[in-house]
Amino acid sequence: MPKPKFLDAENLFENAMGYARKESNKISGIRNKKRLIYSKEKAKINLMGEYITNKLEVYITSFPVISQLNQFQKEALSALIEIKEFKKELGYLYKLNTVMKNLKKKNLSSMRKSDNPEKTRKVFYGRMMSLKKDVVRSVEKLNETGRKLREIPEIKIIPSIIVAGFPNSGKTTLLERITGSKPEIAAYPFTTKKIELGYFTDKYKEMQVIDTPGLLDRKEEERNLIEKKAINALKNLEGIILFVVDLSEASYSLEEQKNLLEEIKRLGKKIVVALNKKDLASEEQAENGEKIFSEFELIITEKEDKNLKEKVIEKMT
Ligand SMILES: Nc1nc2c(ncn2[C@@H]2O[C@H](COP(=O)(O)OP(=O)(O)O)[C@@H](O)[C@H]2O)c(=O)[nH]1
Ligand SMILES: [Mg+2]
Repeated sequence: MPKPKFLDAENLFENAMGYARKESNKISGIRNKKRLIYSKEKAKINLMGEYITNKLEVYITSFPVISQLNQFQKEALSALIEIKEFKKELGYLYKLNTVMKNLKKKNLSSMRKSDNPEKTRKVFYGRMMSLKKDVVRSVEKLNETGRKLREIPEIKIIPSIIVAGFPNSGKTTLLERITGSKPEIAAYPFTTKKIELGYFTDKYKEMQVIDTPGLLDRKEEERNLIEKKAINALKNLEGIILFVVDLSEASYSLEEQKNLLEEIKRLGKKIVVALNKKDLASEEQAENGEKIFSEFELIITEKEDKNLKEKVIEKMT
C-alpha cells in the first residue's frame, strides 16, 4: 500500500513566498527597468504558485486509491477512518489545488495586460493567502488520516496460516520454525498490539504465516468493534488456522485452551491443532490433549521436530 506523505501546510504558503522572493531576485541582465520588474513579478507568481501546487500534488497522490486496496487493507482502513469522509477530504483538497492553478493562470494573463505587475502579483498572493486556511484545515485532517494509514501492516492476500492460541503456547516459535526466519513485526493499527508475519515458499508458491497476539486469544464478547473488524479481515484470507496448544498446561489448562478454540471455530476456517510442548508434558497430559482435541486434525509439534513445515503444508492442501 502506498504510504501517505506528511505535509507541513502551516508553513507552506510562507515558504512558497520566501522561495519565490529568493529565486526571482536572481533574475538579472535585463537593462530596461520596467521589463526587469515585470520579469521578477511574473516569476514570483509562477514560483509561488508552483511551489504550492506541486507540493500538494505530490501529497495528494501519495494517498492510496481505495479501489486498489485488498480486502484486508480495506477492512483495516474502515476500522481506522471514515472512508467516505477521507475520499471527500481528498477530493476537496484536489479541488482547492485546481483553484490555485487556475488563479496562477488567470493572474499571469492579466499581468500581460496590466501596467502594474507588482499590483497583479500582490492580488495573486492575496487570493492565494485567502485559501490558506482551507488548505491547512484540509491537509491537517489528511495528515491525521495518513498517520493512521502508515501503520497498516502489509498483509498479503496469499494462502496463509493464521496462528492462534493463548500467550506462551509457542506460536511465535512455531512461526519461526515454519518460515525459517525471524518474523517481521508489523505495527498493528487496531490496538497497541503487533502482528507477526512470516513468509516461506512451497513449490514456488509463497505462503504467509500470521501471528496475531492478543487478538484471537479472547472471547468474542470481550473484543471491541475494531478488533472484530480485524478478525473479519482475517476471514478474507485463504488458508487455515493453526491452533497451538500448550500440552504442559504451564499457563492454561487443556479445557481452557479447548474453550478458546471453540471461539475460533466461529471464523469458519479449517483448523489444524498443533499439540505443542510435548517434551514438557506428562504422559497423561499428552493423552488428554489428543482426546480433547480429537475432533480436529492434529499435528504433534516438539521442539526438535524437523518435519514440522512439511506437516503443516500437508494439512493446508
Ligand atoms: N520445551 C519447549 N518449549 C517451547 C516449545 N515451544 C515453545 N517453547 C518455549 O515457550 C516459550 C513461549 O513461546 P512463544 O513462541 O514465545 O509463545 P507465544 O506467546 O505463543 O508466541 C518460549 O520460551 C519458547 O522457547 C516446545 O515445544 N517445547
Ligand atoms: Mg508470540
